[in-house]
Amino acid sequence: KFGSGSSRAFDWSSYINQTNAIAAPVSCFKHCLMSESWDNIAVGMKVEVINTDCQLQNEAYWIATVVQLAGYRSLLRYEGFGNDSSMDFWMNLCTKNIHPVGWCATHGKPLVPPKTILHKYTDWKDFLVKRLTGSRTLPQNFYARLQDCFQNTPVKKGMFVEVVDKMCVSAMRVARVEEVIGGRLKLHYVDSKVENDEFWCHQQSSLVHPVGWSQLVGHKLHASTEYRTESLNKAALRKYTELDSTPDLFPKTKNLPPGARFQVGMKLEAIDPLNLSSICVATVNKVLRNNYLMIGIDGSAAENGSDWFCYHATSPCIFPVGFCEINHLDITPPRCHNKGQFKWIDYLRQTKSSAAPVKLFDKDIPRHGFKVGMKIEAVDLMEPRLICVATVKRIVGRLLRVHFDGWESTYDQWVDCHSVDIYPVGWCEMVGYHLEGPRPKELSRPQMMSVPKKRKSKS
Ligand code: MLZ
Repeated sequence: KFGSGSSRAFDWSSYINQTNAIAAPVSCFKHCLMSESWDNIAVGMKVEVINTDCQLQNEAYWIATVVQLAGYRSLLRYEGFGNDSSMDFWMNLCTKNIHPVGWCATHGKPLVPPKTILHKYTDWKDFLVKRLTGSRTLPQNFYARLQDCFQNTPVKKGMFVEVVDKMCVSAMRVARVEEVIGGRLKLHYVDSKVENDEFWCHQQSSLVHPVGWSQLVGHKLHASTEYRTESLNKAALRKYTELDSTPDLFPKTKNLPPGARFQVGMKLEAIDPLNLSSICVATVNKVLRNNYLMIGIDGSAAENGSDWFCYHATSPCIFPVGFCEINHLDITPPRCHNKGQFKWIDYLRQTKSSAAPVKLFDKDIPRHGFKVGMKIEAVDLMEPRLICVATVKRIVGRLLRVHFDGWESTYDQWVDCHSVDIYPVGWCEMVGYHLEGPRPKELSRPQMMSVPKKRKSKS
């Protein structure tokens, strides 16, 4: 399926044309194919593509120039059209139907000028030589290289992993990888009694870990006694079987700033894992091994701790007390407090607690390159099977507020700029995954009837 560019329900071409939107460049997405070398891909670059403007029996090709980029997609203009944009067309640069200049010559394919402009020149060869001199094209092995990277994912189909229990986010469960698409894992909970009990996450997601991880760090794990014993042994002795996912397959966690450590009871601000549109008043409820923390949202509905959530101490999704205020964001206070009237000073006094020291938090703000208004493809983390058309609505330091086009802002999600759950425009098309288009207007609830959304569990 990779690079087939098969027709999908949603078409970015007309959407970009109509909305005049800018897409975030591929280089913003460090976890994505070609991100590092994308700087070599630029407007003005020439490629060889099928000539759809000719009446020959056999397939003919022609040179085209990249006139605009939108993520992995490019707006192309056949050579010879000059400033005439009437026949421009969008194509994904990472599909198998697009070739570097020289490909036709090597493969014995005819280069034929489009019918519309055939009359413009008599010596086409001379024209092409002039136009192509000094121009850039795709790297020779572009598509093959992409395909290789696509297939060689560290985590493979059939492997076992430990992943957050979507029904009870404070615990982990064992799951088997059913499918890997573009680095995203389709996981099936092994102990599941329900059919199609699946969960999706990227292999570099902080929700997924190697066999034995939960017990090594002291995280709650819902698994059979047998698995518990075996996995702990495996992890402790580093003796795994072929189907066990191992620590080296996952990203390393960052180092902590030297000195102080988070302690139980410390207050902070955190993205609510069950409602990613809000940043809440939170508490460190437990400190696990290897600098993992169980964070609870203050005044949340679950009293048994079933909604505590594991964040690494270096997670970009937890913030020091005062973060929202400094950045003019609305903090979500505990239930008994009125929105807008919450004061940390009073709250800390009332709860006789202290704020986690600012120096414990990672303050690094990468030069990520995202800008407000940029279009992306983003995972709906409340229903992670879905990848949807989205827009970067706001940027606060390294945080992005992702808005799903056509959906109410209660569906917005705060994500880190290095999140592995956001992708460039054209990513789904490239990897062969379904992209959810913007919610059609006629399906949107009329404003008057809209119900405010509550904290909902992952489904
Ligand atoms: N059933 C869900 C689908 C939401 C999907 C939104 N994706 C941005 C709902 O209507 O809440």
